[in-house]
Amino acid sequence: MLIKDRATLVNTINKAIASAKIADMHTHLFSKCFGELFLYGIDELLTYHYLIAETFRYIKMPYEDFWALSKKEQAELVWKTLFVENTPVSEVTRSILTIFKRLGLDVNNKDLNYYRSYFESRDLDEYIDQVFKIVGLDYIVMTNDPFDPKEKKVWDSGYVKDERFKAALRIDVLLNTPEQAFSKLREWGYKVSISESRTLSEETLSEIRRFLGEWADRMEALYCAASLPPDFSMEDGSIRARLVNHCVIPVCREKKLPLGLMIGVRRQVNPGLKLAGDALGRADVKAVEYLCARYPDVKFLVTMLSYENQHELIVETRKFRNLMVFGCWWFVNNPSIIENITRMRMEMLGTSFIPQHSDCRVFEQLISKWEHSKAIIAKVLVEKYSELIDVGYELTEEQVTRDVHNFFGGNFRNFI
Ligand code: HDL
Ligand code: ZN
Repeated sequence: MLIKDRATLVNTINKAIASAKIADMHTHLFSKCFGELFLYGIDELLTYHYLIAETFRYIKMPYEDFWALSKKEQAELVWKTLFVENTPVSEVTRSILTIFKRLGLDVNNKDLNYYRSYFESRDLDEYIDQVFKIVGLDYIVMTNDPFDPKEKKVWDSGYVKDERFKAALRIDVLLNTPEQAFSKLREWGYKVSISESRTLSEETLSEIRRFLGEWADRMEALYCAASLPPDFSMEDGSIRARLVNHCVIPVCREKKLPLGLMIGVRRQVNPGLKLAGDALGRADVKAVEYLCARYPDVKFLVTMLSYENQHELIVETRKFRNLMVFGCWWFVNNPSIIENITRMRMEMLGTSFIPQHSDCRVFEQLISKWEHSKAIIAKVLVEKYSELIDVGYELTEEQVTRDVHNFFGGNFRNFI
């Protein structure tokens, strides 16, 4: 069916987004069997580290006094500071209002207990179904870290597979703190060591490959992932570079696992803020180039934290078909930047990229992060498709639907 005018175009795009089966390829969510790791409800929403960082913009309280408060008391302070004493205009504060609205809650109630009683009243299974339906999710991908003791306990006993919560094997601890990782690996029976001269024996490399392979199988991981600092390099002779070359890549190749790299985080620039204390740095895309060029038979899912790097990464993506750029990550996950990144990507990559992931930590954030991103991506699509219609190109509803479904899940599924 030909699209002749803007109103039909807008309608077609919105219908296509509404019918998309979304694959949310990177989150910090957990399925129900992970128990306390499954975060939901108003107190978890309000103590999301983005909101904690913003709260400290306004309060003088010493960091340690805040952390000594209970979760409920922390939530109350965040609520008072950001939603009562100030106006929730930031992306992360307005997201709370979007969640209330979409769940049919009063957006103007100032009493936290009104919201608490709602969330406490929800049956978790029904609630999970409802949120997945509101968002149009097919599945989400978790971040699964074998070095996290709470999480490992569930993998060791109690894990119950839920098809809607896929796994990704996360190896930051191995790549960024190898000494720490190696002592855990030895505890688990892997024969690994770092010699005095910082060399890794063939036995150590083979044991690390065994560790990676066993966990990738156990989790049925869709990909292997790591977040990396701005100075990440594959040519600095570091242990990290050697682990990637001799352990991670071979296992990714053997298991046909894409390697997910999230580059540019500077951890704990303000330790007082704990999880909220990380910042970013401009990284060198040459590390991505090195990997994609040297390993054309391995697939790389990459995103970067600095806005400038995003532009450079789009150019890299044009050079290497085994590279898939994805999402607007963390500090570039704001409407003004999402819009420009999506526009740049379409201008240089057409529809051959993954526009967004949610990075959710608290379950209901799926609602706000996806609602906000859908609106922005739709806006850019209207603009780009209108340019085609303006020159008389015959654009059909089927084409637009195909493109949109690829954006919101198809490109990820086909790539992995
Ligand atoms: O390393 C990551 O996966 C980041 O997404 C961090 O978890 C960060 O704390 C975050 O939640 N960003 O949205
Ligand atoms: Zn993340």
